Amino acid sequence: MSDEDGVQLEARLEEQEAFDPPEEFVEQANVSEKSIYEEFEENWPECWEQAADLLDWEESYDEVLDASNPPFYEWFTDGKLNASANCLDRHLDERGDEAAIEWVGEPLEEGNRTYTYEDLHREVNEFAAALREMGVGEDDVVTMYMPMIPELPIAMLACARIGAPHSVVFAGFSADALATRMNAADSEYLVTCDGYYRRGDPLDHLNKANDGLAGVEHFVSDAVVVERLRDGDGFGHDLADDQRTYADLVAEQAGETVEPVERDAEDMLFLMYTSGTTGQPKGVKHTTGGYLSWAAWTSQAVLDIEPEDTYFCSADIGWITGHSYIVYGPLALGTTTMMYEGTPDYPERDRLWEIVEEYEANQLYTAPTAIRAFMKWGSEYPDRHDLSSLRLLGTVGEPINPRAWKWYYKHIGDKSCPIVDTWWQTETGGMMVTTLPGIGTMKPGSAGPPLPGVDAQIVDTDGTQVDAGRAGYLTVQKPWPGMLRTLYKNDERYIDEYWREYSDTDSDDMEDWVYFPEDGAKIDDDGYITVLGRVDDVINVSGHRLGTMEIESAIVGVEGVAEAAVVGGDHEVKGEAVYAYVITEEGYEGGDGLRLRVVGGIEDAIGPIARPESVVFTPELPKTRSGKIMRRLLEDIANNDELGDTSTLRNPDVVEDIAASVSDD
Ligand code: 6R9
Repeated sequence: MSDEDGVQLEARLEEQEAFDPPEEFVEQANVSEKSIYEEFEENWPECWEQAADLLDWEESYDEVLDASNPPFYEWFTDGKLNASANCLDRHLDERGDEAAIEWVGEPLEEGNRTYTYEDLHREVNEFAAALREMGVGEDDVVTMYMPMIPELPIAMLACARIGAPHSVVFAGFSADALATRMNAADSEYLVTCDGYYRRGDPLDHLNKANDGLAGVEHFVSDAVVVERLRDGDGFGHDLADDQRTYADLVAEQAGETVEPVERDAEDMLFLMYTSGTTGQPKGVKHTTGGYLSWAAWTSQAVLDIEPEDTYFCSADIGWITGHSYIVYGPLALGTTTMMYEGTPDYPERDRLWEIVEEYEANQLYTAPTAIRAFMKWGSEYPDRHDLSSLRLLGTVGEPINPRAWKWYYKHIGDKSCPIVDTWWQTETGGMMVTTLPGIGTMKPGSAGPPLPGVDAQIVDTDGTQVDAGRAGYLTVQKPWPGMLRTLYKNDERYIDEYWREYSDTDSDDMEDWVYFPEDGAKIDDDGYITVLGRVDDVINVSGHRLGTMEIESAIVGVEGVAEAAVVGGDHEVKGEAVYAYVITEEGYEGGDGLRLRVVGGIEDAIGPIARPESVVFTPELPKTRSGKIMRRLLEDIANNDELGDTSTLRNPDVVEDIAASVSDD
C-alpha cells in the first residue's frame, strides 16, 4: 500500500459512520442469526428459557415469569440452583485442569497466579467451610472490602455456596463509605485485606477497614484479613481478637468440602450499593436465578465467550461490571477469566497490551475513559505488542465518542474485531442495549438496538415515544431476568426511584409499569440508541457513578462551609469531573486552606475517585425562585460554555460573578 492509499484509508475511517462485523468473526459467532430478534419478541418471556438453560438447576422452575405483582417480578419461580456450583463444580469434569482465573498481580517481580477450576473449587470450599465455622448462615450479608486479589472472587463464590449474600465495597472507597454500607445492610461479617500494591508501592488498607468498622453501629462478629502484602511491606497492624487471617482459616479447613446450598431462584445472590439522587446509597438486590442467567447469557451472546477463551475485563470487581463480567458470567460459562491488580500505566503505558499479548486474550472489555487515556498516550504503546489474539472488543460505563471508538477499532482491534458498546447499569444486572457482535452493523457512538427480548424505548416527559433523532428519556417497558428485585429493605424507594415516573403505580398490569434508568438518549431510524448520559444528579467520573448529593453532604460537613453545590463538567479523559461550588460560613475565608479541607472531606466520605477538579468559593449559588439550585448553570460555568437562560433565577447576577471569579483563578 502506498502512503497515499494509507492517507486515503485513514480519511475514510474518519468519515465512516457504520462498520459491519468482520466476516471471520461472524462465521464463528455464538449468535449470528438475525431472526433472534423476532423470535424473542414473539416468544417473550419464554425466550428467556434460553438464558436459564445455560445453567444447571437442582430443580427446574415452574414459570419463566411471575408478573402478578409488578414491579416485584419473579423469574424462574421455584427453580433451585446454586451459583457457586454453576461457576465451579459443573466444570470440573471437563475443565478441571483448565485455568478459571489468571491473576496478574503487582508488583511485577512477584509473579502471577493461575487458579484452575479445581484449585478454585478447592479454595472456595475451604473458605466456605471457614465462613460457616465463623457462624455465617444462609442469608447473612457478608461485606467484602477488597481490591483486585483472587481472594475476592473466592470469597464471593464461597458466600454463594452457603447462600450468604455478599456486598462488595470498592476498595477505593473510604472508611466512612464502608461503614455506611455495612450499616445499611446490617452486615455482621467483613472480609478485607492488610494492603495492596499500587504502582509498585504498598498501600495500607487495613487502617481504612478498621476505621470503617469503628463506624459500624451494630455488633460485628468477625473480620477476615487476607494478608496480601509481602513480609517487610506491612504496616505493622496487630490483628484484633475478632480478626482472623484468611490463610489460617483456609489452612484449618484444608481439604474440607461444603455441599452447595440449594437456593431458590429468587433468593438474593448479592447486594451492591450504588449512588442515587439522595445522599444514601441504594442497596441493589440481585437474585440467584435471574441474575446468573442474565450474566451467563449476555456473556455468551454479546462477549462471544467460549470455554476455550481467555477473556480479559479490566474493570474492578468492586463495581457491577466486575461482578457480572469478571466473576459470574465468565465462570458460569467455564472460560478463563483474567484479573489484573494493577494500573494500565505501570510500569509502562503498555502494561495492558503486554498482558493481552502474554496471555493471548481473546476479548477485551474496558471503559471509554481508559480508551481515551490510551489514545492520549499514543498508539506506539499498543504497536509494540502482538494483539492478534483479540477477537472482540467491548466498552461499558459511559458514552464513547466516535473518535475514541475508531481509535480502539483501529489500534487495538486492527480493524478485525467487532466492538460492542454495551449500555447497562448496576440495577439491570447485565447488558441491555448493544449490538450483537455477529449480527449488527456497528455505529461508533451509538450503543445499538436493545438486546433481543429487551424492550427499550425513548420517550418524552409524558411517556410518549419520541421521533427518531429527537432526544428523550431511555425507558425499559418490559421486565427482564437480570433486573434488580428491589432496594434492600426498601420497596417504597425501589418504586420511587425506578418506576414512579412513567408507571401507573395503582395498576397490577405489567403493561402499565415502565422502568426508568435515569438516562437521556435518542434513537435513529434503524432503532439504534445513543445514550446521552444521566438526567438525575448522578455524575459519571471515569465510568464510576457518583451522587452529587453524597459529595455535597461531605463538603457541608467540613468546618467553615455553609453550603455547597456539585456538578459534573466535561473532562477529556474522565468523561466527567467533579466541580464544587462552595459558600463559606460567616467568619471563614475561602482559600487554599479551606480548599484542601474540602478535598479531604470528600476523600474521607467517599474516596479519591470523587476528588474535585476545582473548588470555587462563591458568596451565593444560583437559585430558582423556589430555592432550587440551578445546576445546569453551574455546569455551563464548569464547561466554559455560554450561560443558559438565567431569567428564572432569583439572583441572576450571581452567575456572572461566579463565572468571573472562575476565570480569575
Ligand atoms: C455497567 C455500569 C450506569 C450508568 C448508566 C449510564 C452509564 C453505562 C454506558 C453508559 C453510555 C454506555 N453507562 N454504560 N452510558 N453508554 N455503553 O456502568 O453500571 O456503574 O451502575 O452505571 O453508566 O449513565 O446509567 P453503573
